[in-house]
Amino acid sequence: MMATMADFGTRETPQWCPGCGDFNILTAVRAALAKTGKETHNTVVVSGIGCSGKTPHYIRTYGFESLHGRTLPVATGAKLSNRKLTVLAMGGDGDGYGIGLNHLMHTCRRNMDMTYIVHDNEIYGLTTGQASPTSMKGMKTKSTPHGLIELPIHPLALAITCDATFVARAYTGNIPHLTNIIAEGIQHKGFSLIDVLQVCPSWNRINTPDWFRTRIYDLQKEGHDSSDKTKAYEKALEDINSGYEKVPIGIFYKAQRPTYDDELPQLKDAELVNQDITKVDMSKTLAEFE
Ligand SMILES: Cc1ncc(C[n+]2csc(CCOP(=O)(O)OP(=O)(O)O)c2C)c(N)n1
Ligand SMILES: [Mg+2]
Repeated sequence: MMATMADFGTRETPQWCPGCGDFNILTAVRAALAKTGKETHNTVVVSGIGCSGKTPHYIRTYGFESLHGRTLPVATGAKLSNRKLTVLAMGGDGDGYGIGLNHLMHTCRRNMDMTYIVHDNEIYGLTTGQASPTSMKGMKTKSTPHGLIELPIHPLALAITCDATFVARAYTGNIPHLTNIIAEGIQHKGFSLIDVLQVCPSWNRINTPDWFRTRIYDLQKEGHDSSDKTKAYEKALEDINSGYEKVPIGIFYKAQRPTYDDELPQLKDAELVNQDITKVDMSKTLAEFE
């Protein structure tokens, strides 16, 4: 019998602030796992540290709350150990675009077959409101009391230049759209980056539901061709700080190429977890250290 959305729930009560976008991401992930016919025991959800990092506690699959910024390396390890698993990586904008940014670039170019969902609330939530790499220029936060001087990064443009094969953005205020995008990311063979614009009612008083409501538009409704890499890159650079008034959501770019685990010779015959390591001759290697 196929697992339902309720099967992906746990008895834990989420410890997020009332109105936090994390609730909607959690709902959408559970719905997308059910929709794509995933099984609880063949799925693993890995997170970093942050409010978003608590998500694996609330999804009934295997889970791992790792270290700040190390979501993708841990998820990569899980996938390489058992490539039959469906692997979801989840974490904040600080986690993935700040301290862990280099991992994002390398995971894109490797085309690891997994789905990375970034809870992009444009702030450090858990540590109570410092500027993140996606905070808007001029934003006053605990760490930028006179207003943020730097421009934000363009994570989707970065992923496209690093040859990611599925690059998308969604918004926590539209759960059906968010669910569909996550489901498409899960079904995509290769690395999927899904940047989820998320409200943070406690620490981001700029990017509120009203702020998003007037600015968001759906690329797919505009007839965007997600196989056009140049167009996707142009769209990924559209943001308020670059003089645009609207914020695009939807699938920016989609392509097919072999995944890292497809090409890794060590995984050709069997998953690492199913290989008999007692037959591996380590004597020559160990002799080097004698
Ligand atoms: C190595 C390390 N540096 C700093 C911290 C402190 N820290 C915990 S969460 C966090 C930022 C969280 O922001 P984000 O990743 O955007 O997640 P959110 O809480 O907004 O979901 C920081 C700096 C840490 N736990 N580990
Ligand atoms: Mg954040």
